[in-house]
Amino acid sequence: MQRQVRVLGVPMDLGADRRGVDMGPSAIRYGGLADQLEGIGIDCVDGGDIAVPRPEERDPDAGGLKSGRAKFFRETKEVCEDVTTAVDATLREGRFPLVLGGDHSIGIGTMAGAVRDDEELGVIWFDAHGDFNTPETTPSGNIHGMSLAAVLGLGPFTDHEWAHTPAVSEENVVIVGLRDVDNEERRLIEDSDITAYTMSDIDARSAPEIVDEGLEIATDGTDGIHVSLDLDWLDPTEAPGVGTPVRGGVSYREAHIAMEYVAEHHDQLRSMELVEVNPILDEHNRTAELACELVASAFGKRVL
Ligand code: Z70
Ligand code: MN
Ligand code: MN
Ligand code: MN
Repeated sequence: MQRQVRVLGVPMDLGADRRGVDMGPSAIRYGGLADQLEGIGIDCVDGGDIAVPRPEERDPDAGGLKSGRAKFFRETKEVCEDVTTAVDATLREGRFPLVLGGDHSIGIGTMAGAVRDDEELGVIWFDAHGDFNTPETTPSGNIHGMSLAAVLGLGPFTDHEWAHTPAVSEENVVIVGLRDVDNEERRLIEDSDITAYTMSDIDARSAPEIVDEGLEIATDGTDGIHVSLDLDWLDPTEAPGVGTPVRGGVSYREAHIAMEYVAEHHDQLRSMELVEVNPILDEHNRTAELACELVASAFGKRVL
């Protein structure tokens, strides 16, 4: 990983029902992101925010998909294409793209921008949710619950080049921390070749062991990895300010050690995103501050 980072904000909430995650980029910046990074010797520039249309001014069902439901499909496509362009340009400049959401639909754009020609990209997705629905299985129509499936080209997304990223293979995709999965989504995960670790796996084996194994899978035969950190991965007692809090997540210490393990793979780190921070539900911005701390751990902050 380069020691030069560009921060890209994506105040996106078209992919989720609850308003508030559009304020995530501001909350994370206010939470001390630049100070955390500069504190560990990283040169940090801020690329500002990518424009996102307001949902009140758009029709969620304006169309674009042949079957199923994906609300704000057109607008999500436009925003994700801009994210892709910005992430790609950041990498071309020799900087590391750190993307701040926004809801998790932006992962489609980040990953498309993170891939390079003739290269394979591994993915490690820290999340309470699978984000593995398709427009045909989704119970909500919310694209943030479909972004990982979209990148793999599942369901009606196959026909949409902007969503499907062939450089990401199921064999190198790992979800860590699952505890809220829909019935049909579960079947899609089971039928796929991704590796999915539930919270029960973490309870039975330990977070360090699971994360270590997950990173081996994501880096096995790939040219780089994308780290996607949905803050609802953590327990709501530590991270109350998220779009969809779910009890039973990882602890403060488990999250830090996971990010320290990510840092051990710094040579393979290609891109990272922090998503689903919702300052409206937060307590004095502690979730955003925690997100900043976790980034510092992922980028090599050490105690001794
Ligand atoms: C549900 C759906 C989801 C995040 C909620 C929820 C998905 N499976 N993802 N919060 N980050 O609507 O598809
Ligand atoms: Mn998610
Ligand atoms: Mn989630
Ligand atoms: Mn594919």
